[in-house]
Amino acid sequence: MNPRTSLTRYLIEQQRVHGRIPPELRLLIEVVARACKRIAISVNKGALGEVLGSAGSANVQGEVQKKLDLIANEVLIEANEWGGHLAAMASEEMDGIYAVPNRYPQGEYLLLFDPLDGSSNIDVNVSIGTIFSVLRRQNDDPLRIEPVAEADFLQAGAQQVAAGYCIYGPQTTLVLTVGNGVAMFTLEREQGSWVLTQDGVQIPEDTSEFAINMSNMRHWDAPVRRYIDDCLQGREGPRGKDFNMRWVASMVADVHRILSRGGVFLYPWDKREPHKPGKLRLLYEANPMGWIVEQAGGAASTGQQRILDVQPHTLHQRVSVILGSRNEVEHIVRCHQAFA
Ligand code: AHM
Ligand code: MG
Repeated sequence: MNPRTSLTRYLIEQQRVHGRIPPELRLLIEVVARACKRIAISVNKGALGEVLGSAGSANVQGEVQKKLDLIANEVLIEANEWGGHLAAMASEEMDGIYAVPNRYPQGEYLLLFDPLDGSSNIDVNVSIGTIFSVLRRQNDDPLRIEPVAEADFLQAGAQQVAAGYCIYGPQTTLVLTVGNGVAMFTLEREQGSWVLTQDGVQIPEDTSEFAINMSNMRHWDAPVRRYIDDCLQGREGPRGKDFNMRWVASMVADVHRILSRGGVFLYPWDKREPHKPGKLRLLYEANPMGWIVEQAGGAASTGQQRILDVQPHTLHQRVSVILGSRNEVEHIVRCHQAFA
């Protein structure tokens, strides 16, 4: 007997034994995982598949879109629109929501994604990924059949029913939570199957490793500057220990390292764009990653509040992100309180 657990078996056990997920949600997650396999194939082909470089367009945030950003977006939409489990999708790469076309049955779930996170790393062969989040459309009145709208997506991260990411690195790994801890599945390329390689992932509570884009230091607010200053002073400074720094510039890769060995990741508000609360997107990046990190025993905060409690007002809303090892995140939150 093969002792290995496939993604399908893991999900069926979550459904049957733990009663965590209804069959439609299981199907949805399997379809997303299948789409990630297709994206992985394109990522692996690189120059041979003519998938590198810019697409010559910009997204709603004014960021240049890479060919792979658009390919990954298409793959996720095509894979998910016909299954009958979704009402609509929203993506970092699309201006508005994508309602499931009328020719297909409508489901009750909403799928949100950053199809290709870490776009700046695509062309330099560094790890990138797909991040996704699943919400349930809130509809207490079964007789209400209003068309799905952007407002349906504006739910706090605490409402998520599934979240995950797929990292395309030396290995292709799917990391998933349905609210019962965090599981990791490695893609076995020969058979094209996801194999459970770690369950009950736990982030160490303490760390001496931080991840932040240091080139933005002069733009940060006082609490973040103070925190990093203290870390840089090493064992002679107020923290009394030496810190290491890592920055991949793909959130999936930085979070994956933190899930594997601890650490803290910061993308704080900065003065360059004073009216935006940060660079990263609440619905496609901060919420799914925040929930995964919490489910692995870590913490995720804006500096002022728990990320999962932020009430979104717009689809592409941005947020300041501090996540990782619990005690270190709590220390950074205290740095913010000291300056409040
Ligand atoms: P993207 O979704 O367009 O790739 O942008 C998000 C990425 C994150 O993965 C990463 O943490 C950050 O942007 C990197 O930003 P910087 O260019 O400041 O290093
Ligand atoms: Mg991103």
